[in-house]
Amino acid sequence: MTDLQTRLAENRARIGVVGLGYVGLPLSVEFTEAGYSVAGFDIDAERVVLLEDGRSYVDDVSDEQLASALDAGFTPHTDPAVIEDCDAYVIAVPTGVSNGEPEMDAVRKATQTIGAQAGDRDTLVVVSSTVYPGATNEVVTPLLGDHRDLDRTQVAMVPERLNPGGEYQIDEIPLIVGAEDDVARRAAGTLFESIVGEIHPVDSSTTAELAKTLENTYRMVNIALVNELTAFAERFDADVWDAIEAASTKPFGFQAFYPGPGVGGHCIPIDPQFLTWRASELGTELSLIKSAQRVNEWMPSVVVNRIERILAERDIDVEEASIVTLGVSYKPDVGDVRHSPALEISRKLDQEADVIAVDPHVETTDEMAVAPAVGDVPLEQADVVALLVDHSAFDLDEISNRASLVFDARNAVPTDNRAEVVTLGDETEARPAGERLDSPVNSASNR
Ligand code: SAJ
Repeated sequence: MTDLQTRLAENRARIGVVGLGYVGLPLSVEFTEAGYSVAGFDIDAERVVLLEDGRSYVDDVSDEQLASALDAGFTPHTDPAVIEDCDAYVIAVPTGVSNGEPEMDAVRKATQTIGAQAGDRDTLVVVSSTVYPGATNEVVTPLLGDHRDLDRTQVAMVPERLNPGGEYQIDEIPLIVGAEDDVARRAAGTLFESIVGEIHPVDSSTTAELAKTLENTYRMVNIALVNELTAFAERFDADVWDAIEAASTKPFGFQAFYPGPGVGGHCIPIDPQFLTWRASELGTELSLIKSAQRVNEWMPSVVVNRIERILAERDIDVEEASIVTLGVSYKPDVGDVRHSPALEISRKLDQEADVIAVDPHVETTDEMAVAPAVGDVPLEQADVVALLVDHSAFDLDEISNRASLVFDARNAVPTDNRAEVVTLGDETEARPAGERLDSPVNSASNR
């Protein structure tokens, strides 16, 4: 057993986490709780000040958890020397896509920082940022080779698997551990086994990267399926929500996804683009994924169109309308507004109507003010109240007793109270053909 493996197995290793965001901070806290000495490097001075102050900015880490990690020696810092000479490093910096191309700058910089700070002895470097399949072997390892002896460097890929706003805790979610050789796979496995109940080793970092992008692409494509069906069901005069519920009674072979205002967050709209980009790099095209992406990107305009049409059917001109939108974050019970379809809808409506947005989890956004509670806004005077995100904090009975007209994009609002409720997908009013919205996939293929 190498000295590195021993130090990891005996929780005597020193861990350097690069990037203290919604992935790196929970990992730092968990590694500290597992008994490792953990140092965290982040370029964002404001964040480090908050952390040193014991104030967490990540939903999955409470101030209490952070305080006990700090007491146990967790050291967040903006000086890269804080991660000098660690036994193991975890890269947890943000990635993304711009103009269809993966953004790898932060990963490159993190790798160079590790290359500069790591000592001469055996060292483990783990990529946990979500990257395109092949990135660890093609970008990270060669860059490390520019700084140090690769024979003394174990490189692995362990994709993050958090559950924002969900019931699963980090230690309940198995982790995939990919590496090109047993030594690296074992070292990374030992480190992550200290914080999760189960690890699943695979024979390469590329397999781990593909598994990660597949997990999120699977969700994105299936959400697009039910979103597109929603527009179709309207013509078919069938209720998508009832159909999904009925299909869910099958004990195998079907997993329910639900229509909605679109897909947001930093993962589901983004990660599939790592695959489509990679495919184009390799001279082919993943058209199914691209079509699904177009359908989901279309949904905010479907919802805006529905709301405008509901008002028009009641002779209310959207430009004179007062609209209350419920929910600004990208999904229930989180405060994250990245790529939020609900925010996009509120913003679009706000260009014409008088819009008040309400969200108990979002203080404010760059685009518009946000009221923290429905109690603060005049639902009774609103021409329509649109439920875009079904936060648990929303009292849907109160809402549907105070409002006169509700547009429900999440099929969550009771229909037996005062309000008339129109749910996405179950409108049955006959419409002239010209007004019918058509899936962008059809219009794209008819082009
Ligand atoms: N959504 C629907 N219908 C559904 C499910 C979701 O419209 O049936 C929408 C949500 O409202 C939201 C978006 O999709 O706008 C994404 O929400 P999500 O809950 O599907 O995903 P995230 O981004 O919060 O978290 C995902 C998770 N990935 C998987 O479950 C495979 C999480 O485990 C990952 O850690 C995270 O991506 C990530 O960081 O990759």
